[in-house]
Amino acid sequence: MSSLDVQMPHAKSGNWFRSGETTGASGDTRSQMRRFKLSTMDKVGNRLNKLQAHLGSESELLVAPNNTSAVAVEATPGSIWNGVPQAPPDPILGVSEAFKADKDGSKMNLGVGAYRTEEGKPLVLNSVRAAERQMVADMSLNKEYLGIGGNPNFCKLSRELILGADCAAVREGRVSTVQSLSGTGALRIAAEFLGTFYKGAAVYLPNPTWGNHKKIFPNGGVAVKSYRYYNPATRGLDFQGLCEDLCAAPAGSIILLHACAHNPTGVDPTHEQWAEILKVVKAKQLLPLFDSAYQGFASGDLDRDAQAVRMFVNAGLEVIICQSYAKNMGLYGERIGALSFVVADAGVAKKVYSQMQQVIRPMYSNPPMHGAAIVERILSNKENYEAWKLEVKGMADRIISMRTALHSALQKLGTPGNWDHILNQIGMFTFTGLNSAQVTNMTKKHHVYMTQDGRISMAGVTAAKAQYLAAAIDDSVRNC
Ligand code: KET
Repeated sequence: MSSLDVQMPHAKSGNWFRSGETTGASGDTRSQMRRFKLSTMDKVGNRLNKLQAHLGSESELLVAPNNTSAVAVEATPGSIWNGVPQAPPDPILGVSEAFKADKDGSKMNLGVGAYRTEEGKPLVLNSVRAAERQMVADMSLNKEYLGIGGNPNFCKLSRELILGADCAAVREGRVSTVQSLSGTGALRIAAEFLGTFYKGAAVYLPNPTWGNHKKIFPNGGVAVKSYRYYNPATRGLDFQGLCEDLCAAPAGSIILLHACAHNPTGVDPTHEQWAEILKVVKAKQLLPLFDSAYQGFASGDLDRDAQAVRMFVNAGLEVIICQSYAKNMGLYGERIGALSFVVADAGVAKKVYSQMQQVIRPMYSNPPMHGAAIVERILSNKENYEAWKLEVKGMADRIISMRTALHSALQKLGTPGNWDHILNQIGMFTFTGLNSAQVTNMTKKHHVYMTQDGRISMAGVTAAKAQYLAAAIDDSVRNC
């Protein structure tokens, strides 16, 4: 098929006109009915042509009133989207949907990594509330568009938070930072930038990793490979496998590293192992990309959790950093994060910044301001900052105490197997080791919602429910 005629609907009557029909409409209406030669249209035309091919040459397409979608007119009623297959639920966010639909009173949502209070409720940090109160009272604030790269002061504070204000790269103007739609948005901008300016290089992801990594990078034009990370036998790091795989990666490859609190395994390299990884990355001229979604959640200390990133930057490497404030400020729904490129030269940093803007502008134009303003007020106001640091520590400590509670409840039950990894793993998650059938039992029989890979969010466990959770694990291990 070389072309496809599409007509706009009759503007006044709202009737549909088949392709090729004449209407005798006024010039005004006629202009709205103008034909589109889709063979000359780029993407949209191609899609419609594919659709037309899919539907068969008998069907005709019309553009709907006040709507950009196209409707198929066929002998039998139906939708042009009949051929669209049902997508599976998201492996993480789909768990929350299933949880919401469950009416059982004892249900627990340990799927998504979202902090809960001891009462099992979402938490808005006091430091966030304080910042928001200050914002409401500040009559100098307006709702103008932010620049394409976001709130500049937020960007400055963000790179200082991860790298330290005394970092040479920061002082020398070698770090380009844009505000992003949380950590996911930072990864997406990075992916598209790399797909454009670093063509041909694949990104190596740890195995396993946060599932969305595998989709974000190809969407940005970057091929995905993997390196060994977790050893199920030891429930620890496969350090040798990791080093071998990084050594075998072609020079210039992108290596995605979880800055701390590896998701989903909760297994981080030790300080010494990080130093070894740095050596390999340097020797093999790999490009490190840090995903920092949990700064503060691993140890409770913001600086400590930034150590790996700082080690690489202070060694003079060029690195990419994706930051999220979803977890450490509890700003999940505000979608606030940052993307930084640490580069060798301040002039290059400026050019990189200009191209990050080129990625952002056609994607969402510029970012929302509210979350950035909250973060700005927390990071730049001493009182808010100190309050926040305590709250981060408080969240990390509660998670750690839930590890102890779950571990001792399993000990009491004498659940078969060794459960010490619950204590040893770091951050928001425990990679329980439960297999798929056991996970299904956890959910179907005990209403404990978790991801199919056996990950549970420790942040969703409460003292009141640790016993219940342990009993569910015990039953699943013994009977499935
Ligand atoms: N990186 C990692 C490693 C990560 O675990 C998440 C979120 C993100 C980035 C992105 O988060 P954002 O909200 O875009 O800042 N992980 C949790 C939530 C999710 O899957 O979206 C999770 O694993 O449960």
